[in-house]
Amino acid sequence: MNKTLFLGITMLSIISTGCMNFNQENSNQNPPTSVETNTSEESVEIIAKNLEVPWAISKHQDTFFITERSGSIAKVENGTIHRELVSLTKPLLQHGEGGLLGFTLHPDFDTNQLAFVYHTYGSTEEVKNRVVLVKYSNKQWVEEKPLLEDIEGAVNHNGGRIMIGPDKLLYVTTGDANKPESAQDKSNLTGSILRMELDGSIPTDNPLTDSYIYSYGHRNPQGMAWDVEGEVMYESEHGPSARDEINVIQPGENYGWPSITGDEQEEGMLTPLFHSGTNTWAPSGMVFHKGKLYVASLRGEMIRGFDLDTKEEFILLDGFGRIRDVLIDGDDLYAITNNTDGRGNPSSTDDQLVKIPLIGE
Ligand SMILES: [Ca+2]
Repeated sequence: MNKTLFLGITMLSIISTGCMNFNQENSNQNPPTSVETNTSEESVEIIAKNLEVPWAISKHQDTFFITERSGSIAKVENGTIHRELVSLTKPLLQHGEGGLLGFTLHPDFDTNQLAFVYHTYGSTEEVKNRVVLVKYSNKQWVEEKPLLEDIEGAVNHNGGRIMIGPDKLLYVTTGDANKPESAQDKSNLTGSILRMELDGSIPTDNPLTDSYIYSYGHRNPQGMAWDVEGEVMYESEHGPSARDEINVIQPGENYGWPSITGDEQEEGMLTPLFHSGTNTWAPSGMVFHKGKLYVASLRGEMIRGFDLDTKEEFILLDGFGRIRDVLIDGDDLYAITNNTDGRGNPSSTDDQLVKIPLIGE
């Protein structure tokens, strides 16, 4: 099914309204922005339908691998979904926002069939998260070995995004597990971005000695992206009802939660590049493309664009409900909706994998 969205005059009025709050809230830090979209028309192609609470997208050649929170990985080929199980040595716990979350293919997946997953386990009384190396074999994903376990979890704020950075190391986001102060505790892996070797060991050049922690003071980081040169790292995280953040991540730095939010400042803590002010984006997966960040937005129900040169914000896509993750492949952006996660209003075709060409963006 092809669906064409016209983002014209109506969209511009929505954008202007949305941005007014942004300007007010960011008047101390960011220059005033005039917002417009380059896009008068977007052609959105539906690639797959009826995904079940999808969480993370990966792509290898023409095949998509999409985690579903209940524990399967949806393999999408030519629009058809094949659900393949993930066989784990510690049973998946589907509780609140937890379950099968992040997923990324090994850089040498072509030859070794390896990938990394992040999942919740334990019990509802003691929720934990772990990072596991899995191997694709006989149409299922089988645990090879755990790389990191006992990451504290909770019904909410489990983090869970995992990505391979430009340095070919594994980056993992963890939430504060509903214990805000733990994000400031460098002996605790919660509320952080972690960085590890692909065998699970701690890189010798990590900023804190003998620690996986790459940055901390995060509330519930959900997205990571790097610019094309791999020099600047960006992160998205959920603020405490509004004040959602897009940060530039520097090794060893403290991003302030829960001491500061929004533009508040405190010695030794970094403030965000963008924040949502009194609006709520609930930002999730994020990609970089030609000087812009494209951020999946759950409660905001859109893909929100941020021009890194002009600091302007714009809307790439709306009308599809909650968006959980985005993926860039050449000049095409792929996104998964998240209307079946219990917080949306799913249509008969949700959740969907959609493709949006960025030519001209
Ligand atoms: Ca912060």
